[in-house]
Amino acid sequence: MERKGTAKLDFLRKIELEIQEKWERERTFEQDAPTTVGESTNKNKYMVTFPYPYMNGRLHLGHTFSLSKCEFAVGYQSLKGKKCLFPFGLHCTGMPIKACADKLKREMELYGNPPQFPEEEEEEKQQQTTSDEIIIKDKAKGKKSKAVAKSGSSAFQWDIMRSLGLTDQEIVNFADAEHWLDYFPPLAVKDLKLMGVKVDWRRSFITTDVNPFYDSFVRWQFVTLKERKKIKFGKRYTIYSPKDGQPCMDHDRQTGEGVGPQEYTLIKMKVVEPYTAKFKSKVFYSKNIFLVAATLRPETMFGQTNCWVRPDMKYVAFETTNGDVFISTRRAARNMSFQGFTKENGVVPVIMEILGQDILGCALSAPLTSYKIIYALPMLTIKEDKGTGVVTSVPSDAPDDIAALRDIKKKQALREKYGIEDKMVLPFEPIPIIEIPGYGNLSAPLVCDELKIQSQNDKEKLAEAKEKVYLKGFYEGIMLVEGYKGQKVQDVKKPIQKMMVERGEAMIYMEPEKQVMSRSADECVVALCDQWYLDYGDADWKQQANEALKSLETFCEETRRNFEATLDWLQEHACSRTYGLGTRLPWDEQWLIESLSDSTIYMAYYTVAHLLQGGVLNGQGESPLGIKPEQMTREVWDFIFFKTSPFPKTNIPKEHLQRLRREFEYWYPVDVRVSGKDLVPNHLSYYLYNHVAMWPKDNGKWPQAVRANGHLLLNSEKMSKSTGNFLTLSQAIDKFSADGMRLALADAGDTVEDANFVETMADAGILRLYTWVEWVKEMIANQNNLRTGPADTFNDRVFARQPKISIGSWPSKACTETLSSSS
Ligand code: A2H
Repeated sequence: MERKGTAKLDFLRKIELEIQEKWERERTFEQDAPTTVGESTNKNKYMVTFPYPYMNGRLHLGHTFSLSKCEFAVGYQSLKGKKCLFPFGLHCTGMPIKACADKLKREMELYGNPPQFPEEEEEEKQQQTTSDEIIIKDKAKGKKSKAVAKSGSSAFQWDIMRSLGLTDQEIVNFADAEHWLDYFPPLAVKDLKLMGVKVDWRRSFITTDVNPFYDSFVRWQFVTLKERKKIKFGKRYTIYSPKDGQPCMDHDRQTGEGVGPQEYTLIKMKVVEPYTAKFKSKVFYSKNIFLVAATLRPETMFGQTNCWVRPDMKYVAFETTNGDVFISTRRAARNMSFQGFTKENGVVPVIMEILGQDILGCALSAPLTSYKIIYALPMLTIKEDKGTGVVTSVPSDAPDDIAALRDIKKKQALREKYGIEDKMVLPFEPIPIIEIPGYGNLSAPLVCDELKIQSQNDKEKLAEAKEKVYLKGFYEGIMLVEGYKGQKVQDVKKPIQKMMVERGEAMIYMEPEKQVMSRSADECVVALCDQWYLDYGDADWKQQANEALKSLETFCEETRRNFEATLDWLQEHACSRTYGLGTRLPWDEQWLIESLSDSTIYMAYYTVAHLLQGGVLNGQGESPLGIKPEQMTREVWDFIFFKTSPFPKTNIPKEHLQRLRREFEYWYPVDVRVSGKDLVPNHLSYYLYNHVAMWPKDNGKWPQAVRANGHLLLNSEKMSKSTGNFLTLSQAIDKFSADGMRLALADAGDTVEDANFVETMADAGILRLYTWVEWVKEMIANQNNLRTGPADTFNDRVFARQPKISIGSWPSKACTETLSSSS
C-alpha cells in the first residue's frame, strides 16, 4: 500500500523520542521496593510479566500484541495509584540458536565464505523460512503453514541472515552461538524502548551459563527441586531426533508441536512352514521370522482371521536383539531400534528388503486366535506412516478388516492377481468375541451392512462405521471369550496385553502419534532414553498445582478449561539435553537444562536481578551491591527467596541480603502473566507446577492471574514472512509511530479468540493524535478567550447528566453532585 506524506507521523515520532529520552533520564519506570516498614507491608503494588522472548531474531508484532497487554495493565494500574513493575528478560536457552550457528559453520565448510550455493538448491531457497518465522511458529502453533515447515529444511541459514539485512561480513560472526547473544538482545531492548514500554530495564537479563548470576539462580532452583523429589532419572519414552542425538521437545520442532508417543501392542505373528519363496532364502536359515502388527486393540486378538500387508509397499526383514527376525516398514524398524529391539541402539540390521506382494500368502501362527494357521492377505488401504505396515485382521470388530475380507472373498480375480489360494480366505469367518449393546456380537459386519459399505475403498462410510463402533465398543463392550467372559473391554485391555507380553507373543511398541520433524529437519522417532525428568505426573504435585489453579484468575473459562485439561494429562517432562545453550544440571554436568524448564520461576529472579547485574544484560558487569556470582550460594538464594530460611554463612553484608529479600517479598507474587494461549499446555502449566514446588507452604507466592491471548492477525490475514503479511516491532513503529501502533494494538482484540491488527486503524490513530495535539495547542493559545466561571449553563448540566456510559467513571460522583445541587 502506498503511504501518504509522513509529516504527521514524523511530528508524533519526534515527540515520542523526546519523551522517551526524558523517561530514560528521569528513570521513570525504575521501581524499587520501599524501604520503610509501613509501606512495604501495605502492598499496593502490581507486577506483570511477559514470557521472555527467544533471541534468534527481532521482535515482531505478535510478540508486541501480547506484551502490550502487560504494558496497558501497568499503565492502568499506575493511574489507579499502584506501584507497578514491568521487568523484561530475554531467553537464549535451547537448541535453535546453536543449531543456526552450527548450520552457518557447515555452510561455510561446504560452500565457502561467503558461500556459493549450488544452482538447483538456489530455487528451493526462494521459499526460505526465516528465523522470524520460527518465532511466529511458537505463537501461531498448530496453525502454522506447511510451506514454512517444508521449506525450513532447504533454506540456507546464510540467506536467512541476509534477509534480516545483515552483510556477509557480519554473518560470519553468527557462526559463533555467543554472537547471537550479543547481537539480538540489545536490539530487542532498543525496539521496545522505541515503543515506550514502562519497563524497568535495570532488571533485564539474558539466560544461559553466559550469565553467571542467572546460571546460579537456575542451579539453585534445580538443586532444590531435586531435593524435593520433583526430578527423577530413568529410561523414558521420548520423542527423539536421531540426527540431533537427543530428545526433541516442543520448542525444538518444526512440525508436530504437542505430539507425544503413542503406544501400540506389537503382535508377533510367526511365519510357519510351508515357507513362501522369499522366506526360503539362506539368510533366514534357522531363524524365527515374525510379521509384527501394531494394534490398539490387544483384547481383540481372539478374533484374528488373517493378517494384512500392502502389496506395493516396501518392508524390511531385520534382526532383533535375540536373533529373531521381524518384518515391518523401515520407518517402524527405525523406531524399534531406539526402543531396545535391536542389538545396537539406533541401528537396524536389515537382512532383506521385501515387497509386500512377496509376503502375501505366507502362513502364520498368531496368538490367542482360535484359527491355528492364518494367512497374509492384501489390503490396499494400509498407510505407510502408521504402525508397522502390517495389520492384524479382526473382522468381527474392525470395519476396515471386514470390508477388506469381504473384498477378497467376493472377488476371485483379486485373489488370482495376488496368488492367494481359496483355502487362505474362504474358510475364515469373523469370530464373535465382544458383545456391544445395540450392535450384537459381530459389530463391524453389522455396521458395514447397515451403511451398505461396498468395499475397503468406501473411505467416508468406513470412517463413519468406525466412529460408531469404536468408542461404544471400548466403553460398553463385554468380552465373550473364555477366561474373560462378562468382563468389560476397558478392564481387560491391559491385562490381556500384559499376558501376551509375558508369554513372548507381543511387545510394547511406540511411535509419535503424528509425524514430528525437528528443526534440524529430521523425522523424529520415539526412543527409550536415559534422562532427567520433571515428574509432572506425580499425584501430590499435580494436586497442588490444581490447588494453585483454583485460586488463579484466568479471565475466561476457556483458559481455565485448557489448564484443567493440561493438568489432567500432564506427565513427565524431560528436562535434560545434550545439545544447545543453557545451564548445566548441577549434579550431572554432562546435561543442559532445556528451555521450558529454566523458565518457570525466573520471575522471582527479576525482583533481585538489578541489584546483582545492574542492567548489564549478560550479568558480567559490576554488581551494584558488590556481590560476586560465586557468593550466590545455595544458602544465600534460600535466604532471599524462602522467608523462613536462616541467615546464611556468607561475607555478603547483612543489609544487602535483607535488601534482596525485601525486593522479593514486596514484588512477589506476580499479579498477572500475559502470553499467547498456546503456552497454556506447556510453559504456563509448568509455571504453576514449579511455583507450588518451590513455595509449597507459601501460597502468597503463587501466580495470581494468567491472561492468555489469541493469535494476532495482520489486516485479517495470518502473519507470515513468506507471504509478506508481516511486521516486526521496529517496522510497525516506523510505519505508524509508537502511539499509532499502540492504539491499533489496543483495538486488536481482548479475548482468547484471534485478534486483528488493522493498519487503517493505526493510520487513523496517527490522524486523531495529530488533530488532538493541534486542538490542545489551539486551546492553550486561546485560553484567555475561553469562558470562565461555574459550568452550570443548561448545556453544561445536560452534559453532566449523561448516564454513566462508555467513558467509565466520568462524570465523577463528586462532579455530578456539585452540578445537581446547583440545579
Ligand atoms: B487395530 P490409529 Cl479390532 N494403516 O487393530 C492402516 N491401519 C493401521 C495401520 C496402518 N499402517 N497400522 C495399524 N492399523 C490399524 C485391531 C483393531 C484396530 C480393531 C479395532 C480397531 C482398530 C485389528 N485390526 O483400530 O490410527 C490397526 O487396527 C482403530 C483405529 O493409530 C490399529 O489397531 O488409531 C489401528 O489401525 C491403529 O490406528
